[in-house]
Amino acid sequence: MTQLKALIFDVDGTLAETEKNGHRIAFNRAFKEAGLQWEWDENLYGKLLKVAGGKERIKYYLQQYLEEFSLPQPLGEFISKLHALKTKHYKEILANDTIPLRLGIKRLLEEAKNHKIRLAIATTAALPNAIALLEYSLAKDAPSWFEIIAAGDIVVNKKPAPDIYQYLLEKMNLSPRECLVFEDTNHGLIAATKANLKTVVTVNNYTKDQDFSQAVLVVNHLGENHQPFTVIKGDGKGKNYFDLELAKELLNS
Ligand code: XBP
Repeated sequence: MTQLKALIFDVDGTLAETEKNGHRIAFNRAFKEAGLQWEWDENLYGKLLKVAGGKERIKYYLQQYLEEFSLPQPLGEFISKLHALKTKHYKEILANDTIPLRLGIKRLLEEAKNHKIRLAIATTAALPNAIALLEYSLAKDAPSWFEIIAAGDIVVNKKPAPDIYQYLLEKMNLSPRECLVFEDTNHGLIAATKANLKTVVTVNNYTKDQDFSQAVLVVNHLGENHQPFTVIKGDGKGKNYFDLELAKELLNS
C-alpha cells in the first residue's frame, strides 16, 4: 500500500477559472496600454491556450496570427516588457474583482493541511500571478500553505514537458507514487503523466473536449456534499465530493 504524502496543484483553470476573465483581460489591457491594436476575444483565447505560458503565448500569437506585423527587435525584450505589463494588470484584476476558487478546492486544501499532507504548486504561469491568486482568492497566508510553489521560468521547458513536476519531486524528495496531481488541461496531464504522477482532472469550458484518457479520474469539479461532482471518466468510488480518502484510494488503485 502506497502512502499519500503530497498533493500537487496546477493553478489556472484548476484552483480557479482565471483564464477567460483574468489572464485574457489582463493581456488585452496590456496590449492597449502598449498602444497595440490587438484584442484576444474568448474564442481566439481558447485557441491560444494550447500554448502554455504568457510570454510563449504572445510569441505564438505574433508568429501564427500577425504575419504582417514587423517584429520588434530584440523580440525577447519586447515580449518580456509586454508580459510584465500584463502581470501588473492581472494582479490588479485579482485585487479588485477576486476570482473565486473552484468548488471543493478550499475544503480539500484545508483537509490536507490538517492531516499534514504536503502541498505544492506546479504552474506555467509567472510566480507573482500564482501568489496573487492564492492571497486574494484563498487566504492572505495561503502561499505559506505550500511547501514549494514551482512557477513560470523556474524550468526551461514548460508543460507539456514534465520538467516542472520532476523539479518538484526532486526538491521535495518524493517518489511519484506518493503524490497525486490536480490538473485541468491535456498539456498539464501530459506533463504529470510523463513524470509518472497519477493525475485527477477537473475539466472546464476551455478544456472539456480534450483527451484525458491518461487521468485516474476526470470530474467536472471537486464537488461538495451538497453539490456532488459528476464523474466523466474513472471511478469516483461512490463519493459525492473529492476528499483525502478518495485521493488515497485512487493512489492505490
Ligand atoms: C496557465 C498558463 C499561463 C496563464 C498565463 O498555466 O498557461 O500561461 O495563462 O500566465 P497553468 P502567465 O495551467 O500551468 O497554471 O502570463 O503568468 O504566464
